[in-house]
Amino acid sequence: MTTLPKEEAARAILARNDRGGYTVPTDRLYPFQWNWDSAFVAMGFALFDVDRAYRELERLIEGQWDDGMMPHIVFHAPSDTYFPGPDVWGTRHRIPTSGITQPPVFGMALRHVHEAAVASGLDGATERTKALFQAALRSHRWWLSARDPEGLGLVSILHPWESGSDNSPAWDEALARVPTTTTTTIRRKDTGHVDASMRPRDEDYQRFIHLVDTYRDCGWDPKRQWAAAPFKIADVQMTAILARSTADLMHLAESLGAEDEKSELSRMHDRLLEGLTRRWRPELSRFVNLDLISGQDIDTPTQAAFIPLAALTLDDAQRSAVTAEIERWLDGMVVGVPSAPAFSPAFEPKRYWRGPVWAVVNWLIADGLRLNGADDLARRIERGTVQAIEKAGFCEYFDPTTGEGLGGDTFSWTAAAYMVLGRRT
Ligand code: 9WN
Repeated sequence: MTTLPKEEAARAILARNDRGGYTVPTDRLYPFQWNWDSAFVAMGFALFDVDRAYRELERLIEGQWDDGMMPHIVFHAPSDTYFPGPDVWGTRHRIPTSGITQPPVFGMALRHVHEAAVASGLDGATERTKALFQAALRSHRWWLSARDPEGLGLVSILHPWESGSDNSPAWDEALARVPTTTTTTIRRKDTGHVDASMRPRDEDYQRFIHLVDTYRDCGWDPKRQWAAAPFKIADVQMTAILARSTADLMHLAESLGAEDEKSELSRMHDRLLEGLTRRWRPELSRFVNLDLISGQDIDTPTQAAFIPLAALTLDDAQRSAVTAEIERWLDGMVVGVPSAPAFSPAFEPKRYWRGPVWAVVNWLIADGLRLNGADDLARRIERGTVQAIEKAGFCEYFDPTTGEGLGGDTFSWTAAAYMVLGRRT
């Protein structure tokens, strides 16, 4: 039984974006299955239809590569409303996919779905969990071998799209080194659906596609890509999500009686926590990324700075510093947490990942605050997110200074976040 005022509308969005066992982020703007979107959506489905939650994850792993990589897009069915499509990626998987990945929320989602299945007594749940668990484990092995070959305990992104925060100001300096030349003709479709002032700029797209051209020329081979990459950032958001998912898979391994897998995951987890711990900067009260090309810290403030809370237990000094910093970012905002703070010179409250608020980011930050005993601040963020959605609708993201809903509307992960966070407020 739920009492959320927009529960029915949220479920209707998931139904409307269903394309046969998988959910598109929103119609037309994103007409395929996206990796981390689907993981969040599965957790939404788990609240009222656990079988459908499993299907979302099962359809996602149809795109998994033999080496374990989980692509960021699975092109189950053709559509000409998105660029770049399968022809640009030129990958060789049975079902066409992109050649890069996205944050591995999958492990978190799988634990969530499994626990909902056990609670509801769904038939065949353990077998389904086992198959998905093996897929997740193969993906985590891929992450550590392909994206941390130097053993830093931090995984790297080779493309801003992998981060899920495409045009974040955190990438500005590193992306400026990437040439704007492309061998692919750029035919943007996004600005036909959404106002160009809310989207990444043309120059960003030129660099995004330059990177796709570079990695396609490497035959999508991880070692060749690592060597050729002109953009290589050890990302605390990605590493934290991987570490958190690893912890969730360890719980699953325990309940499935998979001892060897549990030990392997525990070794991965130790390595990631060590790497993440080293990225804390007390003078900034945040965690920072490392640019592996320049060797420098990236201290541009973005939401990524707080995602490690979802994986790490902070000490008292860190906890009070980080909560004070989040409160500073919320100060004067109608809704937070902004993807870049208003005091940053890079802040643009309407332009994609350069200031707007994303419901799923708040979900991760609030989870991290709860894990670290900061329940009041977590609740404030959750409540703010739910209220913004109730006021503005199930938009892709929100202007923190006005609460206005922006980007695509009828967004799947916003609907999922509403149902999950709404139950906590
Ligand atoms: C590129 C689908 C995706 C999200 C990303 C978001 C945006 C794509 C784009 O949309 O990225 O992957 O074309 O802009 O940045 O986080 O997964 O919702």
